[in-house]
Amino acid sequence: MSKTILITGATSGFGKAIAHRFAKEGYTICLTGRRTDRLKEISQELKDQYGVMVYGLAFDVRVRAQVEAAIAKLKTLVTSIDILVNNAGLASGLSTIDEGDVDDWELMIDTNLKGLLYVTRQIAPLMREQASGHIINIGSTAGKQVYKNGNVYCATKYAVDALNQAMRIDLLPYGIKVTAINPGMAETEFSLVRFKGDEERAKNVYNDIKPLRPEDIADIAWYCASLPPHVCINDLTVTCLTQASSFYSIKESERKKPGGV
Ligand code: NDP
Ligand code: 8X3
Repeated sequence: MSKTILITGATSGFGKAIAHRFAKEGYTICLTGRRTDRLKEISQELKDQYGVMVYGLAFDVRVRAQVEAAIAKLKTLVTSIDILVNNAGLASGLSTIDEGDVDDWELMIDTNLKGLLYVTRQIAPLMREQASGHIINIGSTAGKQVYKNGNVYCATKYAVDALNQAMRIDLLPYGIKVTAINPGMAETEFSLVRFKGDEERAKNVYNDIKPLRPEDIADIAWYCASLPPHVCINDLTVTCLTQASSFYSIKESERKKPGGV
């Protein structure tokens, strides 16, 4: 029987790429997100390209009742959840703490932190019953080092880092793997969302750099998930070649040529 993966935030970016990567391996795919048109479109794509079973669940991770109802429905459709990817998330705005928009803060805390908790609370007991499973939490370099104006977004990703460690401890007796993947700059819809639809500003973030691609993160998720049963990657940070940390990166044009020039 095929294994099943549940991916939150699979309507674009990392989540969508992870769905493709695991569908290619024959997994049954459970996609989630708020945009129903995209869920339908991607579900069809996956069925057509890989011939796998796909379930699209439209819900907002911030709304606990919606999360509970969606997962209750999912339980009637699949016999197990082998992998949960806690990926749904966003940054909203970029400003100093004294000028931050409190609505942005609440949006990030409710999505990146409370949403992740609501979903995990529904899935962890299933994995506990199965005495197996793998939770992959998508953190960020922003959860390892704080950067200027990143304050609340960074705080939510530090919280993901803490929860990743906590889950690993709490679920240890049940043979459940817990892994954080912490990407640096990657070109998805992330910056467009952060800058509230300002395409010019979003594009500028990736000017003269070669950022991570969603497919890079999907390959890493597949690597983490396909290791032997006794091996668990706890925490993995990945950046593109020209990024060293949250606050130190160079442009492609600044890279030295052979001979150091
Ligand atoms: P995208 O904006 O491309 O994708 C975000 C996904 O999250 C979408 O599928 C969106 O679906 C979903 N989502 C957002 N809010 C909600 C919500 N309230 N309820 C349900 N789903 C929601 O960005 P990325 O792929 O880049 O982001 C994925 C994760 O990766 C995030 O946690 C982000 O913080 C993290 N990350 C991103 C990096 C980057 O540079 N791109 C680097 C490091 C980490 P929909 O809108 O349909 O609900
Ligand atoms: C997304 C990467 O550097 O914009 O988590 O915070 S960054």
